Amino acid sequence: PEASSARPGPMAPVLPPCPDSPPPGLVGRLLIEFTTPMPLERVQRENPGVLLGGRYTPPDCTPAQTVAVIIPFRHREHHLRYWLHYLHPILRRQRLRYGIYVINQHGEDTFNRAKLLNVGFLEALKEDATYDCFIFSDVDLVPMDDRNLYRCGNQPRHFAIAMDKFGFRLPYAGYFGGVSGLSKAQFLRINGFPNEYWGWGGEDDDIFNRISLTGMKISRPDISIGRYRMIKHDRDKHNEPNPQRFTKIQNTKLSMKRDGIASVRYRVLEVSRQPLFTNITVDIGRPP
Ligand code: UD2
Ligand code: MN
Repeated sequence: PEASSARPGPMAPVLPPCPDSPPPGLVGRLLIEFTTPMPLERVQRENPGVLLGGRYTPPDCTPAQTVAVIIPFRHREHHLRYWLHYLHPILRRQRLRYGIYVINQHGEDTFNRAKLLNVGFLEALKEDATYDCFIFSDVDLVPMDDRNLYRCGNQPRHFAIAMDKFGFRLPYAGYFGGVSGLSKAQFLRINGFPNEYWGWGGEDDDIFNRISLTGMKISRPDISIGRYRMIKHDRDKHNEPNPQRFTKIQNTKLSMKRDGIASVRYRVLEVSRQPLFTNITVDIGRPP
């Protein structure tokens, strides 16, 4: 008994902390295009280090954060393949410990991006309680520079600031769409995202309001680094512009108290761990 109690367990290597900023091995500006066909088998072959469910941990260092990437989704398989093809190698070079969660809205009722993101926050934490940073990304947005680090800081972060479709400029000062990141504490501080924006638009402005109203400030990368390509697409069916969005974003101060992560109701229909991502199909109901 003495001997066994004194013996340490199987030797786990003690890894040094991952380099803080910026990790060596980044390449900078990237060539991004969406014309080469992108079968999922190819993307899997190119990313052997990614574990089931789209999990990855650097083999040679210990990252400071664990990042859950949350993607709102329905009927965009073609976009998802490009996203996975480009993002897995980028996130790996950024020395992140991460997991990819595709939150798939079940059925054909009106799409609700922000509610899906709330679901992603809760479901990712059920998978791994150590997630402390949440990156919310459209499925059709690919960064053009790997120095745009998908991490959280001491303020909420907006990543997609210079998109091709907006002429590589911020469309307006309060713009917070596309790709954003909040720590667990920051997300809870704003009561998460609104659940009541059905259809296209407004939900990103509501999130911006929540952040401002709680006294936080948006942090952004340099304009030359926060560049993105969006895969060209038409407006989806059942995601028509929400006519209520203009009045709703006037009322964030009141609505954020009752509507958010504390009040979200949904039903998980399936969790499926794919080689490059975890798919969570969810019934989020329909507009009242
Ligand atoms: C803009 C914002 C987006 C959001 C949206 C308004 C940019 C680049 N992005 O996107 O963040 O604020 O306006 O709601 O400006 N989706 C599906 N299936 C659908 C519908 C939507 O998967 O049927 C997901 C998908 O991840 C998509 C995202 O929702 O990228 C946003 O929808 P969009 O791409 O149609 O809207 P877009 O490009 O105007
Ligand atoms: Mn889009």
